[in-house]
Amino acid sequence: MLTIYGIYKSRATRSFWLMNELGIELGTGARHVPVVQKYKLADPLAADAPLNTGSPEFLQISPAGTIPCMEDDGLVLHESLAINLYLARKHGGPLAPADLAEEAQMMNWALYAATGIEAAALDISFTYAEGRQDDPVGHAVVAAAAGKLRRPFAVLEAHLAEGGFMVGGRFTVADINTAECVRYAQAHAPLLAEFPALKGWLEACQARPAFKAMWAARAAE
Ligand SMILES: N[C@@H](CCC(=O)N[C@@H](CS)C(=O)NCC(=O)O)C(=O)O
Repeated sequence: MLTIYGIYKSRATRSFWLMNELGIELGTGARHVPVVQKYKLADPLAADAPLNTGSPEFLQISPAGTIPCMEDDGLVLHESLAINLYLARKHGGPLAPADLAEEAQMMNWALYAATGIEAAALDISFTYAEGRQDDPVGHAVVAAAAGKLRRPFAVLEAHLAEGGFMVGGRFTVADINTAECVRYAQAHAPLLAEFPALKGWLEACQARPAFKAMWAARAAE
């Protein structure tokens, strides 16, 4: 049976969103093993610590020590975007690639989001989450991150203005993977306002019932 290790307040959101889209229910269609980030715990190795990214039992499953992690019939994956590409392809249907060319495009956009967007977008997310966006240091961090994101966001803007979706003219796993990386920059509204097609697409992705269900579960966690 498919097992997902992780919690909602992590990059596991992207896998939980996809699973909602695919109708894979935790408990019946998949096993959910909560694993928390070790940095959230005072003593990750304490006898009474919850299973976490530093727990020896978890590191045996995933030496990378990060969440989400997936195990499916002995196959272990520890990269969230790869987990999503695998689950979509395994399940099939409109979210999955229809052919080799679409699969290549989905990998292309996943790598682009992971290497060209996620880190700078996370700088924005963390700065806003800590309420530091208006202090001089936080302001500089956000400005630098926004500077790094303008080029990839312009690429996405042109791409989405043309086709409406990331791949194949329909909502696919590529939209989930990209939207979840762009989301980290969403707190900085002035940046997104510069890219209306990107902003509209992100909001449309997040209006989907499967995203909303994931987001509600995350808030309740
Ligand atoms: N590139 C990895 C990054 C995974 C990652 O860094 N996850 C964070 C939570 S969002 C984590 O597990 N951190 C654990 C730790 O730092 O101990 C992916 O996309 O899955």
